[in-house]
Amino acid sequence: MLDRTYTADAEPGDHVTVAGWVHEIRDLGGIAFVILRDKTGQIQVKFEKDEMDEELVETGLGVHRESVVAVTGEVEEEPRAPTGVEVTPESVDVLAEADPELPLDPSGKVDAELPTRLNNRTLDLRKPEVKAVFEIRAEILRSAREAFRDLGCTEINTPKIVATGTEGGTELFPITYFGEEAFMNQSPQLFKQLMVGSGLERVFEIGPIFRAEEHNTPRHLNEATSIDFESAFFDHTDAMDACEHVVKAAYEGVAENCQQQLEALDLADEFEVPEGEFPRLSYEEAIERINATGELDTQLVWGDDLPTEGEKALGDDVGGHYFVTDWPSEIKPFYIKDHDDDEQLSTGFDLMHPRMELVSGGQREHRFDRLVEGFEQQGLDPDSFDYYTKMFRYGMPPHAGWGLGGERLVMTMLGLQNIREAVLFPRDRQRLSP
Ligand code: ATP
Ligand code: AMO
Repeated sequence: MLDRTYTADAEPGDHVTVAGWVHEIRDLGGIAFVILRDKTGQIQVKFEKDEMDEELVETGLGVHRESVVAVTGEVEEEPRAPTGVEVTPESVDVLAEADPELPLDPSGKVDAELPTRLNNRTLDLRKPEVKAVFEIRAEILRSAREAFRDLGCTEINTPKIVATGTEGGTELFPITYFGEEAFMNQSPQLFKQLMVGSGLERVFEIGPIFRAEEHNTPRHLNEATSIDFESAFFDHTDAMDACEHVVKAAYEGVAENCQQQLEALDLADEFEVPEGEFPRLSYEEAIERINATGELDTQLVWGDDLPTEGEKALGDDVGGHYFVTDWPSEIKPFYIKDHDDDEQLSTGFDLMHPRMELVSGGQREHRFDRLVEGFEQQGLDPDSFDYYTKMFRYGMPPHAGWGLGGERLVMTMLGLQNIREAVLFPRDRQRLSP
């Protein structure tokens, strides 16, 4: 490993080796500067042409922008330098030359379209504001994991190659599994439920889900990251409490640990951790409020799913995160339990951000007979789910849980316009590589 000092740690009086990318070369004649960039920031390297070894000057100033170099020398205070210090080099090693023609400009002076950025993610993530999105994403996942630990959960990993789908309304990606038909999993739903009946009781998973969505939208991916929770002896209200805890913890983690990244994104002043309880609106109230906004051409009636414009109108009306509860049973999946006193009404809920849905969840049907009936009503063959249903005959406790779209959380938290900006290498209708 190269024994190097990060640019942010280089103090006047230190003798250091700094290594990174040539961000900029400013040649002023007798004096020239190379601005070297690493993950922590930038540092100026000074070349005084008349006073320094010719070869050293040639090497240092002869490289193209974005080449990788290591510079060894003395750090000195220099008020005119961008960071107040500069390095006077004794040696410059060119570790990797960059072509003079770059597909995108990491200094950000020239804007690039999203497809160009996605095709050149390596260069794109040299920009502080793009790198910041992924550092914040990592912090969101770290804080979510910690919040799940507070809740007493065990982290699990479930298979992504499966024999059956569970989430109606979206297609499956078929694959061939040793000559048999198989699919990429749409959700850990059934597996996480199986684990609440195990000795683990309360679990979470952060992993990929695969959905063959036909449409291309700014908020759908074909491979997304699902943050899933499931707990024994929870009802839907307990599950909503847990959901609120995890979402707020993600915001808190970012507020506490990502100030620099928020600054890079120009969000430091406006970033807010959501305060107070997220309002819980019943589906019925939700459609009434949407109808009252007058934003839709037609009035919604009981049983309609909430259209995107309706969600937006309600989001503007509420002005923050909110839950929609008590959905009609007929538009929620078979595994969601109905209310005991009203079979038309489910315990399903969604957590909404004013811009879009973030979470779906609910209490689950844990009674074997009811569960099998639900499969039949949804047109699914209970026999092909035998591996799942049979465990409901061996002591499956009442339970509840939810799934949170990881990229949607990042996107809504940072106000990104397109969900693809929240994924390193998005998968969509047009994009299978990189
Ligand atoms: P010469 O003295 O050989 O003619 P020059 O005129 O190009 O070379 P300077 O007059 O020393 O060099 O500086 C040119 C510009 O660079 C000035 O605007 C000066 O403020 C700036 N400058 C000089 N040294 C530094 C430094 N260490 N950091 C940042 N800016 C500097
Ligand atoms: P659902 O299908 O609503 O519920 O998915 C849960 C959450 O995952 C996110 N999401 C997506 N994000 C990006 N692109 C997609 N194509 C995509 N599809 C879903 C959304 C959504 O709210 N098994 C249930 C969860 C549960 O009940 O525990 C489920 O998968 O943010």
